[in-house]
Amino acid sequence: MHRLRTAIVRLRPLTATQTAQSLSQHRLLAEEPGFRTFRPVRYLSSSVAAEPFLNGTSSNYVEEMYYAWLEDPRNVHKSWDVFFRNANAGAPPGLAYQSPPPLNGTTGRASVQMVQPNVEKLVKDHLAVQSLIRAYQVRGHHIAKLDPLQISCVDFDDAPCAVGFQKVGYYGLSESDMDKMFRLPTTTFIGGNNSVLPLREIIHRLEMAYCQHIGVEFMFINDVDQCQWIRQKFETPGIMQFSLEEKRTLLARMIRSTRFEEFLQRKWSSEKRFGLEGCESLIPALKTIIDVSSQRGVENVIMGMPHRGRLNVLANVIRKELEQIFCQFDSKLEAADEGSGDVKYHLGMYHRRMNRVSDRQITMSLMANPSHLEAVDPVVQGKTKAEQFYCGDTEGKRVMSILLHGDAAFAGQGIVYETFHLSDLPSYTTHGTIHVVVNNQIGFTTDPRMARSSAYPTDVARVVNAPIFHVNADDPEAVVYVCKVAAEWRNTFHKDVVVDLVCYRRNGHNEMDEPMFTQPLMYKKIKKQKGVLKKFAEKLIAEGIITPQDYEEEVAHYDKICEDAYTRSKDEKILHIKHWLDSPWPDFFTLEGQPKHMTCPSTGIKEEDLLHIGKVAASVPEQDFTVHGGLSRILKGRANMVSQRVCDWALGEYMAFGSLLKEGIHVRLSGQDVERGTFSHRHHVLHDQNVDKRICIPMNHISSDQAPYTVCNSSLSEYGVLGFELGFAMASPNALVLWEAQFGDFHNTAQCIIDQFISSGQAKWVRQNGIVLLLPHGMEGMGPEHSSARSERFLQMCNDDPDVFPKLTKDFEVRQLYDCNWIVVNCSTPANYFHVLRRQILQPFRKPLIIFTPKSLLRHPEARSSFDDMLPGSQFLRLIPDDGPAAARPEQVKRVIFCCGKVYYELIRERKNRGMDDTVAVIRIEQLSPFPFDLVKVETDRYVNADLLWCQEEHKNQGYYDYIRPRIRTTTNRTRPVWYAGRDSAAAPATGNKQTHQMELQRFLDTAFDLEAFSGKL
Ligand SMILES: Cc1ncc(C[n+]2csc(CCOP(=O)(O)OP(=O)(O)O)c2C)c(N)n1
Ligand SMILES: [Mg+2]
Repeated sequence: MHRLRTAIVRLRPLTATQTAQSLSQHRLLAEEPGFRTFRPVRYLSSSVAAEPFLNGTSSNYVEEMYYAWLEDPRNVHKSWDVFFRNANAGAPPGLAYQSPPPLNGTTGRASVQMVQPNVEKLVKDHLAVQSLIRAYQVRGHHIAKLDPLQISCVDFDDAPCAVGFQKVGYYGLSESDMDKMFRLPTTTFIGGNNSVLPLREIIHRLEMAYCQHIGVEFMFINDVDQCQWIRQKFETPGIMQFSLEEKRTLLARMIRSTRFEEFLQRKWSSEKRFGLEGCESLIPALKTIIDVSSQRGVENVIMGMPHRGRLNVLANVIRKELEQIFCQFDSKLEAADEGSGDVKYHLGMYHRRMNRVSDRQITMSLMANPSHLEAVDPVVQGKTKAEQFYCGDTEGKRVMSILLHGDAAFAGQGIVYETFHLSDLPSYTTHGTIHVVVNNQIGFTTDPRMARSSAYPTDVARVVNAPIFHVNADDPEAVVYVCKVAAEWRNTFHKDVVVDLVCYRRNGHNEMDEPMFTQPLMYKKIKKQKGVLKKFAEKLIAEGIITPQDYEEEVAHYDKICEDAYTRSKDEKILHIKHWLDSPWPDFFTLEGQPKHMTCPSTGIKEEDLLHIGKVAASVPEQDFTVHGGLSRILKGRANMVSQRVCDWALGEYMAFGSLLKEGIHVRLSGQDVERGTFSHRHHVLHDQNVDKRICIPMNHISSDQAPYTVCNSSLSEYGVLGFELGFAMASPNALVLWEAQFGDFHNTAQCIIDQFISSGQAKWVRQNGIVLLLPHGMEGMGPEHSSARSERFLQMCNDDPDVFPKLTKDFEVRQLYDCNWIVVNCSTPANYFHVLRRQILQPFRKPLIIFTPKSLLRHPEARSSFDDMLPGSQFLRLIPDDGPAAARPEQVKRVIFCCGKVYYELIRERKNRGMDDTVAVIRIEQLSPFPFDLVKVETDRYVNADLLWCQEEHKNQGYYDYIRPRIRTTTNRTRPVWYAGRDSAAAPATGNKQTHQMELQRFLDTAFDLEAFSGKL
């Protein structure tokens, strides 16, 4: 079907001569004493003809001697050793042979006689056979019969594929060599118990191992043991055997898979379901992976998958009750949960049950996911990592992940690559993921030749040395075998592995689509293609394993199960999305799934705890540990602050993390360069200046019974890492999981995670998540990048109504938090940052928290907080009122400036300079969303004679203005206008010119304090 390009030079096998040459050159360059040199071809060739003792009948004997010598020189008589050494060293004709040393120790030389010159060919042919074997191992998959439709013509750049009976000439072998015996190298297992085989048999066995329905791609793996392991699994004669029982089970699974889709098709022929037809063997594939993993000790499997076959996986792999699936097709059912829900093929699932093969309990979850293909990959990995972390599974022996992919998405989506690159990083590894690709050779309407530049859709996996097992999905036995090997691989080496199910899509992209519009020939072929279940059943009947009647009975049995469930599904009156939760938190909520209370305890902590944590933050709690001089000064500065009972930003964060850890809450901070902090303010990991890789994390020295602290520099990825942390946060509500962007604007490369999961996840999947995003933000003359965390985007996605003034109940503050889709804050003080982090855990539910964090404020002398603001009784301030002369005589105030973040400090400096402290009040809205209507109302009511203004340093079409303005208007019942002082509307977030930056700042400060600026402008 398609013709693809690949770097053929890389793949072409070496011929015997090339091998010999490269080997001899290599040895010439790197000859080590004590090692045998290997130059047999060229040097033996010229000399053997002249050796006196060689003749035609001795060649077999010579060959034996030669191989024995190659193995170990001590295997042969000294005289042979000397001969081979001399020959290898290039002794002139007739001089390689030396008589055995006489007893008196002198050497003698025999006379030259005629010999048969066949040793050269012998060695050459053996090398040729070795090359041939290697070529099969490297390239056998090129000619394997992988495509059930037989239309794929991946031609690997038109290069001759030098494997196959007809290709032996390529190696200098010929038909006449076919029945000669060849010794097999140790890098093959095709011999079974034989160490020599005729060439014909060697090729036959290689064809059986590498060129049937399984194509194994693994020779790029750098680890010799791993390559040997794979060779053994696929080359050993007769290794792919199934018992009668296994074959029957496989048939039963194929029946379930096939009949499930047929049942849905019969009942709801016009509903989209993204059926599995054409890849029905996916179900036995997954079940095999789970069975084998469970036998190997895995107790918890976390899965992520796209649309294709999802309902089938839910029904037949996870074992969701069929009636729960069927009732999703009933459009009249009423939704019982809050939130807007999602379509049936996106919902998640969690189920614990007995695995019948292993006889052990196993928990399986399928993560809910958006339509955005592959976006769930890092989320699954994060959740898997968290589950491993919480159960102390440091090697991935008990918890593992399985990711399913479509061929087009696997090749096309960059997140796949980002996720692969997390796979071997200490703080992100899940110790091996099994990837299964439903490679139906089409993406919606696009052919592979238009969809990717690589030969296979799976080439991306090669970057992490993952073996790739391509398999013809029309051969269920081959499928089950590779899945068994994949599961064993993962549970042996704890590395990723890919199963590429080469199949087809029997219908259109969904059941409504007409595929003949775009792939007419492919679909003509598909129409003629016999279904895989039918083919497999016929095979088993022909083998006498089942009778036609057995088959019919098994089919009828499953059809009845479906029919019964269908009848029961009609009794369902209400749709509970709650039943589709992939990560329940059983102890966190009441039995009805509600928060246990609707209050938030004080987030302050005791003075002694502040002092203790402060001391730890200022210390190096390891013996003989040399820290950098500059860092010593920073630690000293912290100690000074502690003695003065104040915190800067970094210390405020320390207090929040440290106190939560002390209370048993795990804290995990991840992102680019977070250990030190992009702005060199955090320093949570100290590095010994004299000992390589010796580090110290003082935060883990707070108390003996504290929860562990994880701080980890991530790979340079936002999409992957944010997705990962979101998944980590999903596993447990009792952890503070934070992702920090290097600069806030970089979050947009993870936009899909933000839009699809963080902002809307709870509404779609009734699943709460307490992830925290730290987004450095601020206009500091640094240019259009590195300035804006795009607060406008986050605020635009908040679900609160700008036009409705809410009912101010007693629990308004906490209720508002409960109802929102996420919390957006911009704190102006370290104490408030401290409180909001602690509130995130102490509140009785979980919501994502977006924090715009400062840059220059990190070191601003005024941006400090007293311990007093962090003591018991203190709390997060959603709004910070003016507490100066303006507040003392509010009726005299002419203007109220509302603002947030760093601009506050610029405003109060300007106000002071202008002597307007009593006429202008400056009020900080620290919690932007949900909007503190109650507190804003108090302020607007207090300053009755003032006009109201929103001041921001961002451009008018950006920042907070569009969010804030209607809400303040609603608060005042639209009786008072809300004026604007800030930068003009613009396309870019900030100017690249420092002077312009300053000018803009001054201009909007002038407006903010010009009390006449808006007069007459109503
Ligand atoms: C990120 C993203 N882009 C585009 C789409 C629209 N889309 C849905 S399915 C599909 C084709 C997927 O092809 P493939 O990965 O081969 O899966 P298949 O449907 O063939 O099983 C596309 C483009 C999407 N869902 N997600
Ligand atoms: Mg596809």
